[in-house]
Amino acid sequence: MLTPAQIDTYREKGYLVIEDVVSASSLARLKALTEEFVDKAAGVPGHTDVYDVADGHTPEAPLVRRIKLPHKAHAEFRAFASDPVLTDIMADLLGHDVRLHGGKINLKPGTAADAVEWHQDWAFYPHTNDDLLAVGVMLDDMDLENGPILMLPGTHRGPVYDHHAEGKFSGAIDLDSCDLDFSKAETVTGRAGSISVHHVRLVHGSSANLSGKPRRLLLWEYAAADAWPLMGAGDLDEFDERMVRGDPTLAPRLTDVPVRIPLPAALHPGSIFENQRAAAARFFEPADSRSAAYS
Ligand SMILES: O=C(O)CCC(=O)C(=O)O
Repeated sequence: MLTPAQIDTYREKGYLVIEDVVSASSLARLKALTEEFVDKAAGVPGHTDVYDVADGHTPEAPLVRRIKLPHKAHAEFRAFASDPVLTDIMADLLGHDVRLHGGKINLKPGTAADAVEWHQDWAFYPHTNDDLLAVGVMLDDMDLENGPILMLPGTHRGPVYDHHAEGKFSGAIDLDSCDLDFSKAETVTGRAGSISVHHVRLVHGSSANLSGKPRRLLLWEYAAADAWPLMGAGDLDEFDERMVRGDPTLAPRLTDVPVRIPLPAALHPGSIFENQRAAAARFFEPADSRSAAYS
């Protein structure tokens, strides 16, 4: 449960960091499961429905950049998404009824192309209202060296920025047309087991992790049950099975929110890392030779 001061901080800045939320035993299990998935990437030739792989990945020397949709990949991940240790906090910010929108584990295996360019999650999945947020569960300590998330406070109350390049969705804010002052970004750090919570419209990004230390971040995206995806809810049973708290509804709440539709679809589909390969310019400069294809 959050204090009134924490709720005020979230409303004011658009994000929050809460230390030591996940118990040592849950954390150990989440890390072990993650490692099992990484081990199973040996022999995988390239991107799949489960893995996004980094530049330089080979079946013999796997470089997993992301485990996609962990809640679909393993029942224990799905159970953790509904753990009250997280959903009670969600209830304080989103209301009684909460649905899991999606999830991923970003592993940043140590290539320059692991940077995540500035973006708003809202540009990827606009809804009928913006009561959505993402929770970042730190599976490792996140510090200044290993590619921590950077948040631009207050931007959750601003416009939705142009995330297109050459007429297609690119998943990265167009640096030329935006008026953002990135020097105001704040760095999120914390011990493993801590969480970050950021509003769906907040501008955020992160540089590559070239530190040699792991930086595995499990991200769950949660929505108020009455926030319906403008790009379609898909199969209703599957949609409702993602409820993590309270009850589903067939009555979307419509509010006055700025929206841009993420179409035409990205030139490079599959993950934000792939989408952003088409970005017109990069803020987080590639810094090693393997990044040549991305510069
Ligand atoms: O892993 C990170 O540092 C940022 C992740 C993120 O913003 C995303 O995957 O949408």
